[in-house]
Amino acid sequence: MFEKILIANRGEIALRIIRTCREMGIKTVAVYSKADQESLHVRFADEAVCIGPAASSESYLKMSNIMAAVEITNADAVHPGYGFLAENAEFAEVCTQYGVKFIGPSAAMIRSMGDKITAKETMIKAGVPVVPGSDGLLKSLEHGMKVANEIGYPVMIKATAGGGGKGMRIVWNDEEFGPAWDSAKQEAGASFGNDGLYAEKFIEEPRHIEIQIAGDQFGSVCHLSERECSIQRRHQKLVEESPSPFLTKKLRKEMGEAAIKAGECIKYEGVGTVEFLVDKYKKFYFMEMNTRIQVEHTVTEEVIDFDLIKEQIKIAAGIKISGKNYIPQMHAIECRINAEDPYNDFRPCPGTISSFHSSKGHGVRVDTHVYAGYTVPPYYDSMIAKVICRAQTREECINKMSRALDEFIVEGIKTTVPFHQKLMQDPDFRSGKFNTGFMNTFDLGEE
Ligand code: MV4
Repeated sequence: MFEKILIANRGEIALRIIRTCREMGIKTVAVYSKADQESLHVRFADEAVCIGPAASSESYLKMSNIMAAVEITNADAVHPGYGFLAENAEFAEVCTQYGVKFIGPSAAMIRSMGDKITAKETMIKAGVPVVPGSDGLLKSLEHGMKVANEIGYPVMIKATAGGGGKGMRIVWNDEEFGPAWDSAKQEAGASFGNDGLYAEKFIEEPRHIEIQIAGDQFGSVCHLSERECSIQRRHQKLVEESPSPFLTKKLRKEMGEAAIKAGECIKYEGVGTVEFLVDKYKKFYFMEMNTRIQVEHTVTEEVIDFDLIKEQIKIAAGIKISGKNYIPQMHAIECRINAEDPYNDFRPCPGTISSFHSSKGHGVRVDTHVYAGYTVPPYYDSMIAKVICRAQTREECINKMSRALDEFIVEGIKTTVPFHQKLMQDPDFRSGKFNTGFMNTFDLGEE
């Protein structure tokens, strides 16, 4: 087992990782930017190293500074958390070169899933259903239009280096194809330094449902059930839950088996997530694979009573997984609390928290790095807390969340709490009738 893990991250996930390390008897090293000197991850870690100024490009994203911190503290493993360098193949490579274990899959694995065309081809080989579309890269506008007519409109143009909706366009007919092609190519090139595009049939009103998997160094892969992530805004998830109110027993089994096939085929090492689009006819299609721990891993932890960070560390240390698949035993919902004004287009609202009271009580978990007096810096992600509730049924869970949100008090900055409170009372949300388009029509009303 590792003796000392350096956590190359900040915020709630850094704290979350420190907690598990302490429980496992592993020493921890925090790294922090000048803007994070007062952060709890710095206080709770055994050691802390400043790695640069506030800008993440000069601190949390700066590999040379992080590796210097690894050297001076003599850490034997690095946990990347989510975001920052978590899916940076070069960082995984650099860790290996330094003889320190990157807690996650190999650089080659990260790279192959980071390129969406390669990922899709890999899934086809594994026998996982994918959205019908172009056979690899589109070579030209003319080629793209020919393929679009073969697939049949509407089609979606996507960037092979994509993610987060960048370089993605819906096209309804031949007239729209040219302009969409040009702007997608331009955006992809500017965002990723790779302007490769491909095309797929556009799936209307899909749900985003993902399967958590875990694979060990001996080729064994299991799934840890699904998460429903359809409540999103501009490709940012707002609420996640497990189980999905949309899945039948049969579909859960099929999607779980598909996710395992995906993991087995690539000999996946670590915890990961296979994302699917599920259409209104309950047909599912591979979308992307995330090769990291995700923000919403907590809902899975709650429904199957399992520590996913501990599992990550054990897998990285070469310990075998049980190999057993898990089916949710309860219902869990997570609300992401962001320092944003939901009445003002979710505009970021950094600043000092003057008073803070966390929700408590049976079945309530709050993962956060903030406290009264803490200043939310403007440089990073605006998430300040995750409120996770768990109960026997979905209805009880929503009622518990409603109660927990009423108790969650943050003063001094605006947060997304009022949005979540309204959502918990929404008839369509309560009845489970929603898809990824939900936020396009959701009306928060007056402040
Ligand atoms: C799609 C799609 C419909 N059809 N692909 C959005 C982000 C990127 N990872 C993939 N995305 C989508 N791909 C086809 N063929 C709709 C989306 C999509 C979406 C997916 C999941 C969650 C929210 C979304 C919001 C808008 C579009």
